[in-house]
Formats: sequence, C-alpha cells, structure tokens
Amino acid sequence: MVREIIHLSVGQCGNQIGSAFWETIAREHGLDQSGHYSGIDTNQHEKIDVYFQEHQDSNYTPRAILVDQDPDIFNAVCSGYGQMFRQDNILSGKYNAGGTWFTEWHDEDAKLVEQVLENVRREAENCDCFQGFQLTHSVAGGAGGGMGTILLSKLREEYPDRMMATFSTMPSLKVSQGLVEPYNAVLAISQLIENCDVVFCLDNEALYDICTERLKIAQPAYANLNHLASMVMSDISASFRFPGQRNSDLRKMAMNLVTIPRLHFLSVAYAPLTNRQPDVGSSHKLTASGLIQQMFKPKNLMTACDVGNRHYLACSAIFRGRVPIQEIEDHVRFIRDDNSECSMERIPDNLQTSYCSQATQGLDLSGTLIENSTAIQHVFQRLSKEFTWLLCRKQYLFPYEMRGLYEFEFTEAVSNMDDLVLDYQLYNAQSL
Ligand SMILES: Nc1nc2c(ncn2[C@@H]2O[C@H](COP(=O)(O)OP(=O)(O)OP(=O)(O)O)[C@@H](O)[C@H]2O)c(=O)[nH]1
Ligand SMILES: [Mg+2]
Repeated sequence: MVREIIHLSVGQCGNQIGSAFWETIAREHGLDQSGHYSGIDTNQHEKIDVYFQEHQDSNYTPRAILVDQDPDIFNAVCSGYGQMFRQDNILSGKYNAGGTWFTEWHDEDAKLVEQVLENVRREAENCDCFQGFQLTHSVAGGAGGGMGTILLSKLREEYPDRMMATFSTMPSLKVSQGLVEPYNAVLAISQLIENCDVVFCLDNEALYDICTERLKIAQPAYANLNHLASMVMSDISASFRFPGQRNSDLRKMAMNLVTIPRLHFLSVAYAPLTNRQPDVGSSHKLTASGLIQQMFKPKNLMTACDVGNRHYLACSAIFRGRVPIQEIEDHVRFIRDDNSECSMERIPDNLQTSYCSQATQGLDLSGTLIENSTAIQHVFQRLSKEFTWLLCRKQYLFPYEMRGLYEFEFTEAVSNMDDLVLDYQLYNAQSL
C-alpha cells in the first residue's frame, strides 16, 4: 500500500526551498516540467505515488500545498518545474506582511488558514493511507514561523496519529538582518518542540559558511543555499520514494533517530558539497572512505554548532548511487574500532547505514548524514541570546500586541526553548 506524504510550503523561504526540493525529486522520478512521466526505469516509478498524485496519461501533480500572505513570491516559484503544482493548491493573501508574526487576528488571515486546511483534507482524501506531513518554512518569517506553526498545531489536532516532520530554516545575521527575526524564531521553535515529531534544522549560518568557505561563492544567493537544502531533502526522502530502503517511511525514520521525544531536532551533513550546477561526474574520483570523511566533517554540517563535546543520541547515514556497500561497511567499522588519536572525525557506535542505488542527478556517489546530537543546543543558544537582547529592551513588541500576542507569551516561549537547551546539557552530562 502506498503511504503518501502531504507537503506544505509556507512563506517565502518555505516556498523557495520547497520548489528546489520538488524540482530535484521530479527530475529523479523522470517527470518533466509539466509533470509528465516518460521514464522507463521501474525504480523511478514504483513509489512515485508517495509524493505525486497520478492523473490521466501518465501526468502527475505534487501532493503539495503552497501558501504565503504575499502573492508575489509565486511568480518565480511557479515557473519552470513550478508549473507542475496544482493551481488550486497555491494559496495566497493580499499583502506582504514583512516580518509581522502571523496570527488569525484578521478575518482574512483566519480564512487563509481554513482554506489551507480544506485543501489538506482534499489531498488526504486522494490518498490510500497517508503517513503524514512535511513542511518547509523559515522559523524567522512572519508567515513561515507564525502561519507555519498555526498549521502544525491544527493539523496535529485533526490528524493526531499522522507523522509531522518539518524542514525548518534557522535565521542568521550573516544572511538577513530582519529586526524581529529572533522573536519569530523563538516563538516558532517553542511550537516545534510541542507539535512536531521530527525537525530537520537547516541553519542559514552554516549554509552561508559552506557556500563562502567550502564552495568559494563570494556572495551566496538564496538559490545557492536552497540547492544545498534540496540535496539533503532529496536524500532524506529517497528512503521513502525508492523501493527496498531501510527507514522506508517517516515513522520508521523518526523511531530510529528520535529516542527521547522532546529531543527531535536533527542536524544534517551532505557530501560531496556542490554548487548549483555540479560538474557531471565530479564525484568520479570520490572513494568510499573519502565520502565518509567528508560526511563526518563538522564543516559539512548544515547547523552552525560547536561539536567539541557533542554526544550522539542517534545517527543515520544514507548513501546513494553506485555505492560500494562492503567497502563502506568495512570503512565505518574500521574507523569506529580505531581509537587512535589521529583517526578522522569520531563515528558514533549507533550509526545506522542505508543505501539507495538511485543516484543523485549529476553525482555517481553521494551521502547524507542525519544526526541527533547535543550539539544542536548551540543554535538555540545563539537565538536565545539575540531574543533576550531584544526583549530586555522591550523592542518592537507593539506590532505583536496589536495582533493579540503579549509579553508573557514571549517569556514562556524562550523559557521553553531554554529548557530544551538544559535537556541537551543534562544528556551531555549523563553521557560523560
Ligand atoms: N535558506 C533560505 N532562507 C531564506 C529564503 N528566503 C528567506 N530566507 C530567510 O528566512 C527569513 C525570513 O523569512 P521569510 O521566509 O522571508 O518570511 P515569510 O515566511 O515569507 O514571512 P514574512 O516575514 O511575513 O514575509 C530570513 O532569515 C531569511 O534569511 C530562502 O529562499 N532560502
Ligand atoms: Mg514573506
């Protein structure tokens, strides 16, 4: 039976990363820009229904709902591969709220939320047995953070037994200096703690550093950051989209990676790191050991963390392409058993490996590491500091109050997030 996934893109960042993801997976499944399948590979087609709905004559549409208050962003999102999206699943308001935290305070905003839920219900009816939701958004956006988390809590209420996963972009001053971003981020993260099963964190600070330091892009554009995000999203979902994989659905993946329910914030690393247009065959020379070394390099992590005394709660590696499985298993075992000081980055004992023969486009061999480790606390500490600096000065609270959100809710949100940091620190201390 097909276990479908319903995708939601919310806000500018959510839609831009979402569309990079859909373009990547459409190509991998042999779909063209209009959603027509003309492939011959059964592997590509067997589980295509997880993410795409079939219509007549081998035409497919993404099981995706796109929403933003700002209608303008859809011009770009709906060109090229964006033509695949169902037009009636593209929902927008009338204005650019420019960072203002989304609430259902205005009737038209409440209507927009209700419209999304109606479309979700229709998508759910079109599924055999849908397994859950994935949502892309920026926690720092008024729409991505505000509307994104309102939708999460409503969906949790309506579909309590379905999985809830998000790909959540964390803000960085290196990329954007929006004045209220720390407020939005902390308010949203507090909701993600309560209403999500698994959160894949994509930290703009780390994505920016990868672009400038590793890929030598002088001034990275969002498209560069989003390319990296779409690579890991494609790998993570490869287990669900292609036959015969371990972690073959969201629930199994979450069960393996989330051992303590509250500690469900995951970091990811990708190798080989490539620019938007990778040289075809650039990974020809990449050996299994070279790939593993890169995947475990702290600088490949897409969250800006001090990994100094990190402890792993769980860890999973996905290898794609012409994978020399035995060589990889041997190499992982060798490094794990080798306690010498000069060995490369530590590989955790509980690393789980999985293999997908369907390669990423343009690469012979690639891999994504998903780690659940205590190092993620550094992202939350960074945001907590920025948030507290603003709140101590009571800056920019007025627009929130105008929409019914008061200071005590800010204090509650930050203490929820600070408690999460303490949970990670406690785990660290217990593991010493
Ligand atoms: N990686 C990445 N980050 C983005 C992108 N677009 C915006 N951001 C980041 O997201 C945050 C702002 O969120 P947006 O998604 O623009 O906001 P929104 O959800 O549309 O909500 P509004 O604030 O109401 O416009 C900032 O930290 C930006 O740096 C993108 O395409 N990729
Ligand atoms: Mg916006």
